[in-house]
Amino acid sequence: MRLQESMPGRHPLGVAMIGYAFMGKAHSNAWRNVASFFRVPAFEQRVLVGRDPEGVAEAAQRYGWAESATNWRDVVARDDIHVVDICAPGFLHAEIALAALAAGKHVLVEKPLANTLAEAEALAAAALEAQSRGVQSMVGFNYRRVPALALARELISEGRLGAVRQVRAAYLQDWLVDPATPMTWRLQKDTAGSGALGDIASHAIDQVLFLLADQVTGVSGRLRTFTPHRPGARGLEEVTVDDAAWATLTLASGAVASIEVSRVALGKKNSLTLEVYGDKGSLLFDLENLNELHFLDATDPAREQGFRRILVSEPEHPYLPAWWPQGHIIGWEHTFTHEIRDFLLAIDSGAEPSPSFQDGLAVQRILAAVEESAGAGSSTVQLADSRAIAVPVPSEGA
Ligand code: SOE
Repeated sequence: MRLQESMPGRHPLGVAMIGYAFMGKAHSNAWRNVASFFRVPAFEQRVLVGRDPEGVAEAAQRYGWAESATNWRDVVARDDIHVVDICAPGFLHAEIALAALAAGKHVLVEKPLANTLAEAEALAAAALEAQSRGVQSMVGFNYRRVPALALARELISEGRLGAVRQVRAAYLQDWLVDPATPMTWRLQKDTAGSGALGDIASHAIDQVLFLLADQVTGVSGRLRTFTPHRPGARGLEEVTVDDAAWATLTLASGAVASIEVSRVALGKKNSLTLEVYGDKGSLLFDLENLNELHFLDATDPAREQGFRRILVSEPEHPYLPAWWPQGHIIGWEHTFTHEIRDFLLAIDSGAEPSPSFQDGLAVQRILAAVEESAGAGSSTVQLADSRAIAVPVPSEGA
């Protein structure tokens, strides 16, 4: 018996998903599995939406959706749809999410929240208004649902690291290292918003905010496009986004975080590494070994101190009781199951899902500040509550 039936008296939530590429596949896998491992309110995978009729029909059958459609507006308007999961390219996030929220549908949207700060501000405002109508929304920063990172946040919030001083976050991939890799929507500013910055620095930045429960007050950044043209339908086409990005973030607590992301770091496949250094302890994490967290407790006797490897697979660890016995590790895809479980439980309880659209806006403000700083000679951009203010630094020897 699937666990979702163990929550009687609820009409099944009708779910629609927009998009069926990489994220649509990962989310579909999570929708198909979540009720087999977690107690969740009843739901049904009702419709998968995509532009190509044959492609989306085949994907719907393969991924467990009852039907397929090509017009997201019609689907969002349906009375039997209560949840809209947006896995479409970034340029579609705002339009679809705003329409779905207005129609009273709960919305899960992939990260980053939007392609621009203006879109993100509109989405955060719409989400706040929708919540007053009992309509929930969440951004898909799935790495918050890696058990090892959820454990890291617990240790930090319990004070086990003491005062955090420095964070180093790097997210390195190499799927674009070959200049012959063809043009895609991810390489155009008007469809992706930015390159590695919005795609993967958004994850690294969200992790800094998640782990430290802190706020960023200042940003300096740099962007680089190493391959300015790539083969496309019309011959060599201009790449209008970054291949790599760097940022230094100052936080309200006084901590400083360095962020480095690249999609051309030859040899690194999907390596999100996080290092957190406090005055009582430190943590190390690498997504390519996502079941492990390395923890140094400086309160141990000096002769015994060192990073110890925690295999995050015990029933005491977040999410793990639902899966396997100790040592039977989980994978990258399980983070989406955790994400959808938490989203469904938030819908059921009326609690605000996390990360909220407001959290997504906080990340978007930092992304925009990195772009602003990069355009101003990497000068530090101060982040106020609502707007970023460029504060030029005196150039050397000027
Ligand atoms: C591509 O960089 C990508 O698919 C990102 O878009 C995802 O958010 C990340 O989890 C894996 O890499």
